[in-house]
Amino acid sequence: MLLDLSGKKALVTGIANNRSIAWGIARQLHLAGAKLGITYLPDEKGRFEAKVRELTAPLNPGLFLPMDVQNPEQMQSVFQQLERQWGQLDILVHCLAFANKADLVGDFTNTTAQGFRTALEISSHSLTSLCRLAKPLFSQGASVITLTYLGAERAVPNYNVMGLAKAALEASVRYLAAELGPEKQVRVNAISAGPIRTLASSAVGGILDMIHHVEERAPLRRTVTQQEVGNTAAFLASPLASGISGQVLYVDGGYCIMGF
Ligand code: 0WD
Repeated sequence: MLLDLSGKKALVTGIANNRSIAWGIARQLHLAGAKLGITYLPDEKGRFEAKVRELTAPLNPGLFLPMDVQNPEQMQSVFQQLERQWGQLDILVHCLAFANKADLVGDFTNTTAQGFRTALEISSHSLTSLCRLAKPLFSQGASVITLTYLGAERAVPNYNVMGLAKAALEASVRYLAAELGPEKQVRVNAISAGPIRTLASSAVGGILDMIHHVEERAPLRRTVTQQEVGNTAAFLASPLASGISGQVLYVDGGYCIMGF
């Protein structure tokens, strides 16, 4: 098999349901032979846990743990268990984001300092925190993958504060790649996905209009699927991408190249 991840240990964050991009990534990593660790966002009633546990059971995750990236103890505990059970980490998938709904509609000038902090803390700084905790565990040639969107560099209607968070995330990818590359050849990259209907994207005002717009204008005349993003993540996680680091890779049907 050209793309072989057998024996690789991958931590996948951000699976909320069967529409999640992280779910598409987890499935493709599993198909390529990777051993999975799954984290889920815990809620008081345990609904997320039950849903994600049932969904991911067929992939036989070796680790299944709660992790809210706003909870430093929980993050630390994930990596302690990971160290005990696996001893090392080959693939880290950061596939989560959050902004208050009020900050994802209407005028950008209404963005509050609190809304700004929340969006950047959860959606950008969490990647740095995960990399700091994973740093001692990264194997030679390990791969870190995060998810971004074109709203980082263009003013996309309603994306607002999340555009700022993604811009910071893309800059973080470059700084993390520069820090983590020299010692162990760890690579850090982002996938900029076209719009896909998910729980998170439904919070962005006018997501269906965005999808239709892409379907009309992208060179491929369609948006992309979770599986296509998953395939690209599997490639980036593999030695086939051993020369690629610090990049933003567009998986958007070519939309971002169009002038209008
Ligand atoms: O069109 C899209 N769907 C695109 C999404 C286009 C381009 C990029 N992306 C990005 C998103 O910004 C995000 O970074 O892909 C990533 C995954 O998003 P998704 O698959 O669209 O959304 P979803 O299935 O909702 O997964 C995101 C999950 C959360 O779900 P909800 O909807 O409950 O917020 O991120 C997790 C949670 O599971 N999450 C957290 N995890 C840990 N700690 C936290 C947190 N504090 N907050 C949210």
